[in-house]
Amino acid sequence: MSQETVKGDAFENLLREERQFPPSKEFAASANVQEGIYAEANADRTAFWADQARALLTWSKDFETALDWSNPPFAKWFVGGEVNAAYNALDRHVENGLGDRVAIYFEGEPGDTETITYADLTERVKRAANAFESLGVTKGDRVAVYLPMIPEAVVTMLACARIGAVHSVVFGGFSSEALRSRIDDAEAKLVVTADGTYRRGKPSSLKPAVDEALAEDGHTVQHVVVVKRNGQDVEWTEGRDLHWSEVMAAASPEHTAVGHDSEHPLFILYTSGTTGKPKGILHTTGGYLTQTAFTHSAVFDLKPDTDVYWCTADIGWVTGHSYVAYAPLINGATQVMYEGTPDSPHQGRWWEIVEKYKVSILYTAPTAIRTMMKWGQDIPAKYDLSSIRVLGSVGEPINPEAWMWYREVIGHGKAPIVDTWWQTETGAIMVAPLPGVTATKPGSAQVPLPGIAVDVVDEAGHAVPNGHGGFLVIREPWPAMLRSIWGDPERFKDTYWSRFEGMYFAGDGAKKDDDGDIWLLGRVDDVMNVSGHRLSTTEIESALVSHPWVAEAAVVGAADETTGQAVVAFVILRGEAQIAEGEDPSAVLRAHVGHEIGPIAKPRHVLVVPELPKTRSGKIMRRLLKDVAEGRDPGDATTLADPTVMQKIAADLRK
Ligand code: 6R9
Repeated sequence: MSQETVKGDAFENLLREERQFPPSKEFAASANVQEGIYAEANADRTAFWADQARALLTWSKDFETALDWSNPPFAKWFVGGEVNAAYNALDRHVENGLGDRVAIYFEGEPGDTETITYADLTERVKRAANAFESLGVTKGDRVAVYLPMIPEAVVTMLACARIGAVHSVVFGGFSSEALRSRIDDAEAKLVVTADGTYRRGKPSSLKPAVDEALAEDGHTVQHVVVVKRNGQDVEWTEGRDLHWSEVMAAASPEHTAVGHDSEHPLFILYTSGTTGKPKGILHTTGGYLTQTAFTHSAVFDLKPDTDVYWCTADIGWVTGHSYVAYAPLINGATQVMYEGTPDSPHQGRWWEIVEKYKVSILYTAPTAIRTMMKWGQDIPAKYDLSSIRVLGSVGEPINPEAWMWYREVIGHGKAPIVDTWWQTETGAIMVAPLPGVTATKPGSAQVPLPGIAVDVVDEAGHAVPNGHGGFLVIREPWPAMLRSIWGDPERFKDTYWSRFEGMYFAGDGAKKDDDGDIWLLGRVDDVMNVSGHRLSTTEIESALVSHPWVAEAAVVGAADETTGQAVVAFVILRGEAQIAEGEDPSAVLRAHVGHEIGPIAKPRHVLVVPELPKTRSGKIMRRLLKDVAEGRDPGDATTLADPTVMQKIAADLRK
C-alpha cells in the first residue's frame, strides 16, 4: 500500500461524514472520567498506568517498577508485583460485602435461566480450582477450554487464573483439527468441554470433536472434564473423561488464592494470521487486568451498582475474554450472559433480553447490528429498550448507516455510541471515544485512550498530517499488550515490530480527519488496487450499505487481467427493500457506488446472496468470497459459524 492509497478519492466519501453528537450535559456531568484525564496521562504515561493498577486491583504484593522496557519489544509491566486475577474478580467483592450482588444473569438458548451472585460464583471457582488441582494441573500448566457460552466457561477461566494455570480457549465453532493443533501447540494437560450446546433451537455437539481431536495418540491431554449441557449421548473414554458435576461435587469449596507474579502468563488465545499456522497470542496478568478494567470503566462509563452490562461476544473471542470473563467481574459489574443465537426462537430475542434484565450497557459487533437492520426496526420497536444508556461496537469498522441505526433504533437517539478499536494482540481497547467527553462521529473510533500512543504513519513511518491516511501503529508499550507468540518470540518480533522501527504495526489502515480523529479502514490486506487506484473494501461496503435496499455487503478484489484487480461485491438485501418490477438490484447498486464514491469504485459485479460467510466472531471471511469471485472452489470453510453458507452462495450463483 502506498501513501496515495489512503489519500485517494475513495476516502473522500467517509471524510464527508460530518455529523457529530456531543454528550448530553447530564451524561457528561456524571461520567466516570472527564476531559482532564488525557492531560493527566500525557504528563507521565507510566505513572498514569501505575495509578490505575493500584486503584483498580488489589495487589498481594505491590510492584516496584511500572514498566521495564529495557529489552524491547518484550515488555514487563508492574515489575515485582503479585496479583491474583480470580481474587480480584471474586473474593474481594465478597469480602467487601457485595456477595449478594448478581455477577451473571445467565440466559440459556432454550429459555432456562440462572442468577449467579458474586458469592455463588466465588464458591464455584474455588471448587473448580481445587478440582483442577486434584487432576494434577499446577501453576504454568495449560488448559484447553472448548465450551459454549455458559457460566462454566467463566468458572473454568477464572479457576485456571486462580491456580496460575494458563487457559487456551478454543471457539466452540472450530473443527476437531483446529482444536487438536491448538492443544498440541500449547501442550495442554486438561481439556474442559461440554456434551454440546444449542444453536437455533437445535442441539449442537462439542464432545465428539474433542474425541476426534484426541483420537490419534501423541497428545499431552490427561483428562477431559465434560459439562452436561444439552444432555446428548456422548462417547466416554474411561480414565480420561470425567463429569464436571462429579469432580465439582468432590472438590472442597474452600480455596485460598495466592498472588502470581504480575508477568505470570494468564492465557493464550489463538488468532489466525494471513498465512501459516495460527498464532498463540500470549497475555500476562497485571498489565492485562489493569487495562481491561480501566477501559471497561472509562469507555462504557460503568456504574457497578446500577448498570446491567451485556457483551454479546463469545468467550472464544478476545472480547469474550477481556469484556466478559475479566473486566466486568474485576469491576464488580452485573452482566448478562446469553448462550444462543440472536434469532432463536425469534428475531426479537436480544431485545427481549434487554427488556427483561434492563440492560443499560450493550457491547456488540457491527455485523450483528447490520443483521438486525436487515430484520427491520419493527422488531426492536416491540420491546422496552429505555434502560439502554451506552452502546459499544467492536470487531470491524462500523459504517455510518449502521451507526445511525444503532443510535436511533436501539439507543433511542440518545445513548452515546463508543466504537472501540483493538485486537487480540492489544488485549484491551486502544482507540475509542469517552462517552462523557467526546463528541462522537458515526463511523469513527476517533481517539487513542488516555495513556495509549496510537498514531497513523506513512510508508516511511512518519506521522501523517490531519486529512491523510496510512498505517495504524502503536508508539509506546501499553499494559495489556501481548507479550509474545507462544513458543515463537521470533515470529512475535517479525510479525508486529519489523515493519516500522520501534513501533508496533497493527495491520490496519487508518486515516486522520481534519480534527485529527482516527477512522479505521480495514486490514491493509483488504485494500484493493484497481487500475492503479487504491480502494478500500470498507469504503465500498459502506457505500453499498448506505443504499436503502442493502442490509449487508462484503467487497473483495478479484484478479482481473486488465485492471489488476476488480471490485466484486456480495450483498444481502433487506427484507423490506422496495424493488419495482423490472428493476435490477445489481445495476442499481453499481450505479449507487459510482455516485457515492466515483466511477472507479463501481463493482464489476454485484452479487445478491442469501448469507455471507462469517467466523463465529462475526468477521466476514473475504478469502472465501475471493475464491468464489475468482472462480475457485472455496476449499476449507470449517471455521465458519455456519459452514453451509458457502454452499448456499454457490447454489445461488448457479441459478
Ligand atoms: C477486538 C477484536 C482485530 C481486528 C483489527 C481490526 C478489526 C476491531 C474494530 C476494528 C475497525 C473497530 N477491528 N475493532 N476495525 N473498527 N472498532 O476484534 O480483535 O478479533 O483480534 O480483530 O479487527 O482490523 O485489527 P480481533
